[in-house]
Amino acid sequence: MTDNRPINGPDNIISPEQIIAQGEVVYQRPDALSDAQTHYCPGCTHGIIHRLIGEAIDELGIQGKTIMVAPVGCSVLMYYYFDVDGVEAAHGRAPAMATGLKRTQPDKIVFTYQGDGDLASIGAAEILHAANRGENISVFFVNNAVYGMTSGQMAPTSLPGQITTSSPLGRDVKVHGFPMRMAEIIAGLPGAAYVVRRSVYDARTIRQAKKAVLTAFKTQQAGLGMSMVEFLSSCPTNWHMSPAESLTWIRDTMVPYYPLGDFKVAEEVKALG
Ligand SMILES: Cc1ncc(C[n+]2csc(CCOP(=O)(O)OP(=O)(O)O)c2C)c(N)n1
Ligand code: SF4
Ligand SMILES: [Mg+2]
Repeated sequence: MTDNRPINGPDNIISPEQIIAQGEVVYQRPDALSDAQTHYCPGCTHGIIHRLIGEAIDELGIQGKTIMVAPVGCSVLMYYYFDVDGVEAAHGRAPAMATGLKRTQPDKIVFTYQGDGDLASIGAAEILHAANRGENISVFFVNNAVYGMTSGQMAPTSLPGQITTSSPLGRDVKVHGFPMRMAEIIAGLPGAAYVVRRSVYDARTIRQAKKAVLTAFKTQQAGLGMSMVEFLSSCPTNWHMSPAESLTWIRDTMVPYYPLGDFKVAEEVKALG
């Protein structure tokens, strides 16, 4: 079906057909993403992370053998947005489902996509034990420092002093505990082969994140154990910020607590290049 929706701003509305007629295509949706419009709020970076995963699936030629395990959270509907096989996990249980899928179908590429509430709160046991067992799955962990879907409650990753709907006076570490640095924790487990933290707040960090997604999938293809990419991601709606302000908040407020970097890269992963 031809899609004639305008794709440019109001001053320059032209159809995709007109753009193609003008010359070379410089952007197109990855095959691994469906044509569906997402429900994400303006400025939410869940969509960027979806795209990076879609591009990596295309580049590795694994669309026909990939199974995603969707979480409960704002990305609960991601099975509409990807054109790969997928299942929906109960809240926090994605690593357990992925374990079963990968063990019974080792030729498939299995990934989970989980928010910070999903992975670090209700699903903390599942991710820790899956990593400790060295399950050969890839985990994409979207840390936006709140429970986005349920209207911005405090997550295990909310920052000290951060105001959320359930911490209106700010996160008090003496009462609520300290924000959990999940990448560092999981990197300490022997079954984890590749654990890094990235972000998507500008072109440079997006490029770095893309490379990490590729390495995570390659780690799984080589059978080396769990791979996890944590993304520092925005939630402008629940942070009560504009999209631009939320990207700056990631850079200036989240990154100092959650440093970007590589926390575990096994020698065999380094050898993948
Ligand atoms: C067993 C269970 N407990 C609680 C909920 C309510 N709930 C839905 S989404 C969510 C938190 C989601 O936050 P996060 O994982 O950080 O994802 P985000 O929406 O921020 O991307 C919670 C607590 C639920 N759906 N199921
Ligand atoms: S509530 Fe936050 S995480 Fe959820 S779609 Fe909106 S901006 Fe994204
Ligand atoms: Mg969240």
